[in-house]
Amino acid sequence: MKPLEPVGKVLNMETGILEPSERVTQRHISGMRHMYADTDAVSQILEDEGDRLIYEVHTVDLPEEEGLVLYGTTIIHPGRVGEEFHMTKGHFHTKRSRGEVYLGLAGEGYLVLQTRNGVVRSLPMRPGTVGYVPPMWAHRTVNISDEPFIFFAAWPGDAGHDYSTIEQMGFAKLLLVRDGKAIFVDNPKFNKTQ
Ligand code: S6P
Ligand code: ZN
Repeated sequence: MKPLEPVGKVLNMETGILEPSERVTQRHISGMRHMYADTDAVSQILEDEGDRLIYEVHTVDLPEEEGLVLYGTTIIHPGRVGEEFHMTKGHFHTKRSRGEVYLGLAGEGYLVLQTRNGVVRSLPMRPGTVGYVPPMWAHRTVNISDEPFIFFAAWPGDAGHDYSTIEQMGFAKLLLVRDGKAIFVDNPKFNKTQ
């Protein structure tokens, strides 16, 4: 491993922007078409307003190597797709033995976790909440508020990101709005056999 220089950055706790900024990834609805339960609602949004920005991730530009700690912020913009709240794609770490820590900065949401067998747990996240992602759990975040839900995360450099397992199996629970409240319901499209 090449020796690295210590680096300090400034995190704007209200916007989630890291300065100096490094990698920024934007996730639009077209890239999450099949992740939302209501695919008709996705098509309608694409037709009415174009490719809606769902969330963005600001991360440090460091090699994905064992021994390093990577970190970044995620900003999930408020909104819904049908009855479902805006959310991240969600992933397992490719190395399943790698965990992660989340820190809520602004807005309100849930950290939803799931095992390979479809056991789901959820942690409400607010500014100051520290959410722990143990090894082996897939994780997704959901914005249940009307403002951006922003959090900081730090994870091992060699964790890697496996999106395809979650793309194929989905999460067993969906977070929907009903009568103005956020509720968890069973996902009819959940596919445990992956
Ligand atoms: C990385 C960490 C977060 C997510 C980010 C976006 O291990 O869990 O930085 O990458 O919240 O979610 P996703 O599922 O699109 O990577
Ligand atoms: Zn992760």
